[in-house]
Amino acid sequence: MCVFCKIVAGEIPCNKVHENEEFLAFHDLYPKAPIHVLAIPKKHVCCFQEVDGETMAKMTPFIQEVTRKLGIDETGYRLIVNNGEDGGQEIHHLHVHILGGGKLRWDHQ
Ligand code: D5M
Repeated sequence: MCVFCKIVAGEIPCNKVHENEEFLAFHDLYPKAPIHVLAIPKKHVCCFQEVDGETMAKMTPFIQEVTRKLGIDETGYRLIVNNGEDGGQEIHHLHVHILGGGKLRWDHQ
């Protein structure tokens, strides 16, 4: 079982922000911004090329709700999906990084 599936199963603790039947959002262990939350589908899917459009469509209002809960829906935020080897994906369970809580820099390599 992957790390995020273990979090979903309650085998590893997380600092939960929000959840519904299909998705879970929790604070990243190694934050790269004042607010750094990960949103995941509870059902395991490795990556963007494997996820179905319906799941992504349902994830949109979930993430919007998370940003409202975090109080960053008006101030702005950044959504990132690191995907695959070149994308720097380390955990092979699709997740959307939600970064905010201050003006973010844009230094891409
Ligand atoms: O990012 C994977 C992210 O997952 C990275 O920012 C650290 C975070 N991480 C790893 N383990 C945990 C646990 N147990 N809780 C919370 N956050 C975690 P990637 O896009 O795959 O590079």
